[in-house]
Amino acid sequence: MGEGISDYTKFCVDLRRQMWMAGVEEELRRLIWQIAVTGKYISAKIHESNRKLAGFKNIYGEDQLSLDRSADEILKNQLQYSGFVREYASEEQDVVVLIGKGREQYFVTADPLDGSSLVDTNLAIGTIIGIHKESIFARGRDSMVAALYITYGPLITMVYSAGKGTHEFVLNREGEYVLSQEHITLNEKGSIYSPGGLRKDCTEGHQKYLEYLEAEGYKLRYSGGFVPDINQVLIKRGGIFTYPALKKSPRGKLRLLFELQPMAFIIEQAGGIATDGADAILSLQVEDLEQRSPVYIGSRFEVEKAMSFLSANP
Ligand code: AFP
Repeated sequence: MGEGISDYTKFCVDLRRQMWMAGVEEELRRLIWQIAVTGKYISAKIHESNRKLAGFKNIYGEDQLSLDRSADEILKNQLQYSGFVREYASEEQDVVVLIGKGREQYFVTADPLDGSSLVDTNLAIGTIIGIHKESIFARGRDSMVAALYITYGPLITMVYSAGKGTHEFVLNREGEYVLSQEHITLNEKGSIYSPGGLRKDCTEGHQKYLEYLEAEGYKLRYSGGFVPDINQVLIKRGGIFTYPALKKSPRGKLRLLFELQPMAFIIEQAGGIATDGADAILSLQVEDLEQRSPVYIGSRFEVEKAMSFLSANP
């Protein structure tokens, strides 16, 4: 079982084969595969909703669930059907839902359709998943065994990590996820920055940090969708995404469980780091589903630089 796969054979390595070659344990492999397949159904829903934008009518005149709720339903049903998941926690639900019989080993968190407010603008959106053992109310470092996200853009891509590196797959015309990049590794330093929040509402340390990035010539790359914005940092091999503490919301905007932990897991596995400005995202104890955190995530240099600006301007 080699770590890498030659360029020639890369073309025909599908998700299941790559996970097997990477040594991902069988049940986890089957669960990740099931979630990746669910991405196809969610993408069909997005397509349906775009048809409505284009003037097509629902021929049965039915009431439609919102896109987020539909994605949530699809995901919950597929996870239940997989037989591997005990509990499901979703950004769309107020409580954790028991979907297994009580003996399954995995607990799944989901942001079924992050950035759904961007659908009508035709920008990319995504699904974010965290996979835990034992409990989700823990530190991500202790409970997480895998994470993945799916980007619905001009292509549908899926990036996953099961603790053995970070890998990207592209959905091909035959409907298979085909390996496109294995063992993605961020450079120590990047050249793009993706800053959420209004500058006037940010702390002094954060404002100075942004001025530093601009003076250094970093290019602004912010779409308003966490998945495509993180994906850009990953695929371009570096840079930073931040959604900071704001004066009126000191815990920032993004949710620890549904958005930050999975992305932190994936970025760390690609050699990057993710902090709340002081501590690693994966070291934060999860107390409740609503918990939010400021975030600085990306390549090592930019994240550490942010931390030094924040500690110098408390
Ligand atoms: P929506 O799901 O409501 O579109 O929010 C998207 C999001 O949670 C995340 O995907 C973005 O990074 C962030 O919010 C954007 O927030 P701002 O609109 O404040 O920039």
